[in-house]
Amino acid sequence: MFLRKELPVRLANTMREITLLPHNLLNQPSVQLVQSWYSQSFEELLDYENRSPEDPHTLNDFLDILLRIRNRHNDVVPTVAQGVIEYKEKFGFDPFISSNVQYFLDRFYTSRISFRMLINQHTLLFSDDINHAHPKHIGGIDPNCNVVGVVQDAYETAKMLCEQYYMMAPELIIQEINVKNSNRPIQVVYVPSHLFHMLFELFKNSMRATVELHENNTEGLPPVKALVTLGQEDLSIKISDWGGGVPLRKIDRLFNYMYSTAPTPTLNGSENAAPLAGFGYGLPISRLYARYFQGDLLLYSMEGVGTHAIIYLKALSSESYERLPVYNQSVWRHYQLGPEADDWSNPSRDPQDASTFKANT
Ligand code: P4A
Repeated sequence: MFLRKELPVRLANTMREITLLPHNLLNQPSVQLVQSWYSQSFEELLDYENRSPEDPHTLNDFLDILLRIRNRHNDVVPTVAQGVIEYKEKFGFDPFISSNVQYFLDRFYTSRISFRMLINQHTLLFSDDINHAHPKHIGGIDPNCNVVGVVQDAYETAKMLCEQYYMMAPELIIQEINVKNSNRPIQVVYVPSHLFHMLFELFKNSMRATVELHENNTEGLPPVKALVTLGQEDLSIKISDWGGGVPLRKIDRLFNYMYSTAPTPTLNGSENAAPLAGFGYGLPISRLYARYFQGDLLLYSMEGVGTHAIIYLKALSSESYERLPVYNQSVWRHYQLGPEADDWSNPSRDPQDASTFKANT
């Protein structure tokens, strides 16, 4: 009863917002394809508005429809990325478009994360077979998610990939500090697959940076460190490496959809793009996963030396509510305004440009 109303509302909000995208982007075939998936799914869900909940078939049919919708939307991320590539090939990189794309995709992917979260909960809770591997999970939620366990899993998976491509991988050193209860392992009510997604991404990045900087060192590779801490409010996970870091000026690019979408991605101009750490949407989407339950993901890099990546989660499940985009007037204004009007001095620009300052209202 909740989903048959909530799911079409979330789809409709997204569909309205897609139409606010710049036309040159909206008209790319891949974007049109994604739009058609949303229309199709919206129509299929609307059928349930008037179906009788008493009819014994209704719930089963609904389950089937949800599975079909989930499959239809499996490839949204690479297809949208393809749309951005199509746009860039025709029109090049444009800061106004990039700012709109950044704003849009953060909201679009947050909505998609939430949509899939709801579908997963329904299909896991209403299908007959219980999860034998994790009998204590509630749908996709682990009420006692062991954070260090997920850190180890994500590290091992990234390590396998890393060894496949580089024939070596840095070791992992884990430290755990539970400020609330010093002799208990750190646990949290969380979706383990979300946590895995974020940590896997960070480990791939750290391993790639570490191996590429140190692969010819005779002393071997410096280890990657994970520090897991639990305070009153925050559960924090820091992944640190000695991979040489990224200058501050380039950190934003790691989170920029348009910048990091390229058929042959490069960060420093070198052409040997590593297959590890798919230079794609890994970091921006990982940050959305963190923010979705009121956390965050931040990078602190010290150029020439290494990077600290920190995932912040809410320690208390009562504070881990969904962070969702809303659709209103200020959203529309966002798409009209584009990048924030520059209200700081810029030495490369004529001082008269100050007169072109636009009030941001
Ligand atoms: N130094 N530090 C990082 C990277 C480099 C880094 C890097 C060259 C850049 C792009 C990339 C992967 C690694 C790191 C940890 C991070 C993020 C970046 O979490 O050591 O591909 C996306």
